[in-house]
Amino acid sequence: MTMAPPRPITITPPRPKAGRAAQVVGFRTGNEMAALSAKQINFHLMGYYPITPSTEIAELLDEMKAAGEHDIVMVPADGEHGGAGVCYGATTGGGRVFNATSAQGLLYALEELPVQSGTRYPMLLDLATRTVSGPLDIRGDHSDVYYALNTGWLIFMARDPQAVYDLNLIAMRLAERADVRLPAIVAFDGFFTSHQKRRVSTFEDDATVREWLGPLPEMVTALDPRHPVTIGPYMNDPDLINNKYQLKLAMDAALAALPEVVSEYEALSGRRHDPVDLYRMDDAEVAVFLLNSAAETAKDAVDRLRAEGVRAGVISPNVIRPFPAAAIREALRGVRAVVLGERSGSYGAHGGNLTHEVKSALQDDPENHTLCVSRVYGLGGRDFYAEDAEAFFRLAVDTAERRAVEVPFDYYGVEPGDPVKPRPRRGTPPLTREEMTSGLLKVEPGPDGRLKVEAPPYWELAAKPKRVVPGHGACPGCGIFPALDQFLRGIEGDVVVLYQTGCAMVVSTGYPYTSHRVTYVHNLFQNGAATLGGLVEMFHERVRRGELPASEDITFVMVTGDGGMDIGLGPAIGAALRNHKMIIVEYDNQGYMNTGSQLSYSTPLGHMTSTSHVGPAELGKAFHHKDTPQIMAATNMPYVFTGVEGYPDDLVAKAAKAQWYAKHEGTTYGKVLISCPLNWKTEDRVGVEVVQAAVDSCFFPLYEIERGITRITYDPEPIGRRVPVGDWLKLMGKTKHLCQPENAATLALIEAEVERRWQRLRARDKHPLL
Ligand SMILES: Cc1ncc(C[n+]2csc(CCOP(=O)(O)OP(=O)(O)O)c2C)c(N)n1
Ligand code: SF4
Ligand SMILES: [Mg+2]
Repeated sequence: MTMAPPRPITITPPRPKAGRAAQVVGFRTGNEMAALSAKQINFHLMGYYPITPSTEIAELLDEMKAAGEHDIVMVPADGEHGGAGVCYGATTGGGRVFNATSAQGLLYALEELPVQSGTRYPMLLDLATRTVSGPLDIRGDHSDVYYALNTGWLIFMARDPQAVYDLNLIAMRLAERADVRLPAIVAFDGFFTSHQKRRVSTFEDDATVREWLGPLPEMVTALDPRHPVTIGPYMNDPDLINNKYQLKLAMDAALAALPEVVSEYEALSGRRHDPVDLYRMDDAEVAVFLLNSAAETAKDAVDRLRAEGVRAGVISPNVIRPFPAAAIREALRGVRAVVLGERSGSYGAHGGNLTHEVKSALQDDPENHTLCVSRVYGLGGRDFYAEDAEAFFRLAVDTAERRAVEVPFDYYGVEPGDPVKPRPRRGTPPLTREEMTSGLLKVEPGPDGRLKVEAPPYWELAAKPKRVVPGHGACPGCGIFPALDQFLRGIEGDVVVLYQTGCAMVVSTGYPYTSHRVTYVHNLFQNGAATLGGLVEMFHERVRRGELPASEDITFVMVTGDGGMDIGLGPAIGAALRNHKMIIVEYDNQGYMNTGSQLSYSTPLGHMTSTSHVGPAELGKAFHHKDTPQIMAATNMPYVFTGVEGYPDDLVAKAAKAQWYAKHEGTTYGKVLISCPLNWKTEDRVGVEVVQAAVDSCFFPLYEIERGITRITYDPEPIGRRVPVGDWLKLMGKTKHLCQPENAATLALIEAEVERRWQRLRARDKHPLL
C-alpha cells in the first residue's frame, strides 16, 4: 500500500512587531535565561532528565509551573533516552517542545537526534555544556556538543546568559520556518554561563515572545485521524539519500535565512547575533578562533594587545550548524595567523572538529594564506583566563613572524606529573580473605527449599573490618554508608563492587583517592548492571580456562541509588533475566540527590523535590512511588529483599542469603531505605526515627521473596506498632504540607496506595502461589 499524501501544509509567516518591544533589565544566569525564555515561549511540553549543570532549567520551570506561571507540561523522563523519545513523540503531535541536558545526557539521547531531524520535526534543546565521561567530571567543555555535529540539528553557541535567551528565540523562529523545519540546540558553557549571573534584558511581556514566534506552523501530525499519515517509514535507497539531501538543503536554507531572522530580532530587541561574532577583526593581522565564554575572555586580551600595537581580533561563531564557512573565510582574509582554540579533542584527527572545518573553509579561497595553529584547551572546565588568550595571540604573532607553523596541533594547559612528588600511598592495606571471613554466618538450604541462615548477634560481626573506610564526603546523618556497612558485614570473603553514579560514588572517590578497601569499578548509572554482568562472566570464564585459580571466590555487588534503578532499570532487568551471579543493592533516598534533590520514580506521591514543587498549581510529585522490588521479582530472580539500617540482624541475614544465591544461582536484588537529611529536610540525627516510621506505617515493609515465595520479615501490626502514614510524613520537611487539612485528599491517596500494596504483600505472605 502506498502512503496517503499528507495534508497540504499552509504556513502563516509570523510577522514581527514593528519597532522595539519593551524590555526589563535583570541580573540572571544562563540557566535562568533558558528557563525564562521557555516560559515565555510557553512550550506545550518539556521532556527532561536531570543532569548537572543543566538541571536547574527544569527545576526553575517546575517551580514556575507550581506557581501557575506557564502551561508547559513537564514530563520527568526515566532517562535522557526516554526524554528524547517523549520530546520526539510530542513533536509528532504538532506542539512546541523543549528539552535541556548536558554531557552524558546528550550522548544517551544521541541516537534519537537524527530521528528527530530525519523526520523534520523542529524543537529546542538547551545544552549546558559539560565534559563527556569518562572519567566523570561535571564541569564544562565542548566535548558533548561536538557529538551533535552530525545529527542534522541546528546548533547555536550562546556566549553569555543574554545570548542564551536571544538565541533560544532566534533558534525557534529559524527552526520552524517552512524551508528549514529542523530541531535546534542552543549550547552554552556549563557553569561559566549556566551558573554565572550577568546583566540581561528580557521582553517585559510574554506576548512579545509569542508574537515573535507567531502561530505554530502546521506540520504533519499524528493527531489527525481524518488524515492518517505514516511517520518514519522504513526507507531504502534511493529514497534515503534523497531524504538526507533534503536535510542538507534545509541546512542551506537555514544559513540563507539566518541573517534575515537576526535582523528582525535586532529590530525587536536591539541586539544582533550575526552567524559569526567578530571582535576588532576589520584590520586584524592575528586572530584567535574560540567558541562561547572563552571568546569573551579573549576580547579583553585583544584590547590589551591593541594598546601594544598588535593588530589582534577574535572570531567566534554564534552558530556552528550550519557552519558559517563563508563568513569565517571572509573574516580571515587579511589575517596572517590564527590560533584555533577548541574545548574538545577529536582523538587521532590532528585537531578538533572545527579546526578542520575552518581549514577547509580557507582551502576554498585560493587567495588565502592564513597560517592555522590548532590547540585543544580548557577540558573538564579548566579555566581560560585573559592570560591564556594572550598566550594564544602570542603564538599567532610568533607564527606570523616565522611565516611557518611550528607545531600545527597540540594541547594547551597540560601539566606533566611531578616525577619527584611521591605517588599517593595506599592508606590502608588490602583486606585479606581471612579477616573478611568471620565464619560466624552459616547459610544452608532448608527442607522447605528456602535458605536457613545462622547468624550471630550483629555486634559479634563488628570485628570485621569495614569495606568502605570513613573519610568519605557524605553529608552528616547520611544513611548510605552505615546501611551499606551493615549489609556488607553479612557477606563473607572477597568482594568486588561496582557503584553506579550517585551520591555513594561521588562522595567515596575523587581522583587520586578512594574510600574503598575492595576493588571498585564505576560505570554510569544507566549501565552498571550490564557492566558488572560482563565482569562476572569474565571471572567465571577465566577460572574455567585456568587463567585464574579455581580457589578464587569473589562476590560481585552492584551498588546503585534509586535513580539508577530508573535510568538503569532496563539493564538491571536484563542482568536479572540473564541471571548473572551478582547482587544488586539499591540504597533508596527517594530522589536524585547527587544532582540536587530531583524526583526519582521512587519518590512517593505528593513529596516535594526540586522538580516536584508545591504551589497553587502543583502539589509535589504527581505519581506514586515505583515498586522496584516487585518489578525485579517479576524477573523470577531467586532472591529479592527489602531492608533498613535499624534492623541489622534482618539486613545481615538477607545479605547472607543474597550472597548464597548470587554464588549458586544467579542475580539477587535488594532495596534498602536510607535516610537523607538533605532530601527529606530533616535534622541529621532523626534519620533512624524517620526510617522506622516508614517501616511501621507499612510504606516500606520489610520482606523477602525467595524462589518466588514472599515472606514478611517484620510485621508491625501484631506487635501494635503500626502507625498511620501521616505519622511518618509529618516527620519530614518535604512532606509536612501533606499533613495540612487542605491536602487531605492527596494524603488519602497515599494511604490507600500504601494499604493496597501492604495487603497484597500480606496475601502473598500467606499464600505461596501468590
Ligand atoms: C546519562 C546521565 N544522566 C544524568 C546524569 C546525572 N546524574 C548523575 S547521578 C544522578 C542521580 C542519581 O540518583 P540516585 O541513583 O538516586 O543516587 P543518589 O544521587 O540519590 O545517591 C543523576 C541524575 C548522568 N550522570 N548521566
Ligand atoms: S544528599 Fe543525601 S544521600 Fe547524598 S550524601 Fe547527602 S545525605 Fe547522603
Ligand atoms: Mg537517590
